[in-house]
Parts: sequence; structure tokens; C-alpha cells
Amino acid sequence: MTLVDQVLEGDRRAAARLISLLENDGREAQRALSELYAHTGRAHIVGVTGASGTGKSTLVAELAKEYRRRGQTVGIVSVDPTSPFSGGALLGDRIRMQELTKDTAVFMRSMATRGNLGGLARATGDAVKVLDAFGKQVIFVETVGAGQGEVEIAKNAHTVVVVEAPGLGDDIQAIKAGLLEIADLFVVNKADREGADRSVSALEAMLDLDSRQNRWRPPVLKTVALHGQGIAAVADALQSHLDYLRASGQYQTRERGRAEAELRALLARELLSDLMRRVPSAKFAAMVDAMAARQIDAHTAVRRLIAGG
Ligand SMILES: Nc1nc2c(ncn2[C@@H]2O[C@H](COP(=O)(O)OP(=O)(O)O)[C@@H](O)[C@H]2O)c(=O)[nH]1
Ligand SMILES: [Mg+2]
Repeated sequence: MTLVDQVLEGDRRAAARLISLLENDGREAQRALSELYAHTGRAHIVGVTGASGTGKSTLVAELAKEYRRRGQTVGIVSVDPTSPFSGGALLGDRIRMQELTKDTAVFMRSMATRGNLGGLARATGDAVKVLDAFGKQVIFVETVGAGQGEVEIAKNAHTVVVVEAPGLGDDIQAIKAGLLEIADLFVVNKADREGADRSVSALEAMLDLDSRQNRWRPPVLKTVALHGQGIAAVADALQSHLDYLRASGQYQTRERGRAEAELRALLARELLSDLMRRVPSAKFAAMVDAMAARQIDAHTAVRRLIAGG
């Protein structure tokens, strides 16, 4: 049986192996992904992002349990190097994770954060596709909302949850990180701490300023993920957003946007590596030298390299 058949039959180890192969970006893995692709497109992909320490991993673990109670299967892809999913967690968090890993209907995976962000974004997208084909009905992708790359990964979801926590310095961390634009749902976690209501009002006030018509207004929900409080309401809101996407036709728009972004990124990568194979490295180095010596500018250098002259 091929690896693809094994994944489609629900073999967890095959799925884990395929994701590792894809992380290493081998041709064989890419061929496997081509075969799997027709089986993807069924999962609800939920990006969960926000500053480090806001409780994203805890929230995702609690949401996973809630979805299980609702009879759905769950995939979790974590791109957070400090995540309990990838070790380095406190005891309580580790126990929480162990509970989840015992449930075979939940598949957890943390992505290696070595290498460049472009590669990470691609590998994360591939892992999501594997879990989708594997039959997971909802897939959470946790990223730290720290930079452009992480935001790109989060944007690649149907629904984006931005997690805030009171008392982490500034009132609203999402404003700083430029996450407001991409949020479909705000969660103010750690509502057991002082200042949660202030964070909620600040977010609502921000949303009031948005004058765009006929738009999904992101709900702002309070949770205490640590104690499983407010989790069902978040799961309900995620479902409402999915229903909204479907009813408004935006589901197709987002799918198309995702496809286009993926195609452009892959084309750029393939065309670049194709060119680099054709250009002798000495010639490339000479071009760099000439640029550093201000003898040639980047645009001219690019034109020459592409023209092969
Ligand atoms: N007080 C409190 N602590 C929480 C809550 N949710 C998570 N935490 C704790 O906050 C810390 C960071 O949580 P984690 O889920 O790893 O945050 P992440 O970095 O955003 O993934 C952990 O020690 C959690 O136990 C909450 O609702 N209230
Ligand atoms: Mg985390």
C-alpha cells in the first residue's frame, strides 16, 4: 500500500511520516501530495494567532475537546516554538496535552521552525492538506502573531481567531501586531485576570470605527481557557462564521484567494530555483560584486540574469 493510501485509510503514523517528508520538501512527498489533493477541501481551517503567552495553545486544546464532544474530529498544527505541543510546557499544560494525545480522533503536530518563513508557510499549508485529506473536520493552526510570515500563515485559514490577554503590557496587543485586519473573531482569554472587560471594550470600540457595510462583525468573546470557561461560545462563533462564509459566497472567494496565493508562491520559488540552476554561480557572484561597487543596479542585474546575458 502506498503512503497516500495509508493516509486515506486513517493511518496516523503514515500521516505523521508524510508531513515529515513534506517538511523536508522531497519530490516523492510532493507527488504524494498531488494524489491527496483531490481529497482535501472538506475541513474547516481555523487560524489562531496572537502574542506569545496569551493562552493560544490552552485555548486550542480546550476547543479540540469541545469539538470532540460535538462529535467532530480535530487536527492541530502548531507553529509556535514555545508551544506546549512542542514541549517546554508547564506541568499542568503538559497534562492537558497528554489528555488530548490519548484521543486518536485528535491529531497534533508542531512544525519545525528552523529554516525560512516561506518554507515554514509552505510546510504548514502542506501539513494542513494532509490532515484535511486524513479526514479531520476542523483543523487549528496556531501561530504566534509576531511577524509578517506568521500572519501570512494565519491568513491562510477560513476563520482567523485573534487571542488577547489582559495585563500583558499594552491594552491591545493585536493593534501593535497589525492583527485587527485579519480577525474574524476576537478572544480575550485569561478573563480571570483584571482588565479583561477593558480589553473587550477597547476591541469593540475599534470595531465600531469600521464603517464597511455588509461585513461580518467579528464577535469579541471572553474565555478562561485554563478552566475551560467560555469555550462552547467560541466553538459556536466559529461555526457561525463558517455558516456566514458559505451563505455569503465568501467561502469560494477565500478558497480561490488561497489557491492563488499558493500558486504565486510556488511559481516564484520554482522560477527562481530554475534560473539559479541556469546561471553559473561565478556569474551571479560577479553581478553581486558589480552591484556592491555601484556599477550596476538591481533592476538591470535582474534583467541581465533573466535574459542570460
Ligand atoms: N490565569 C490564566 N492563565 C491561563 C489561561 N489560559 C492559559 N493560561 C496560562 O498561560 C500560560 C501560557 O499559555 P499558552 O497556552 O502556552 O499560551 P500561548 O503562548 O499563547 O500558546 C500557561 O501557563 C497557561 O496555563 C487563563 O484563562 N487564565
Ligand atoms: Mg502556544
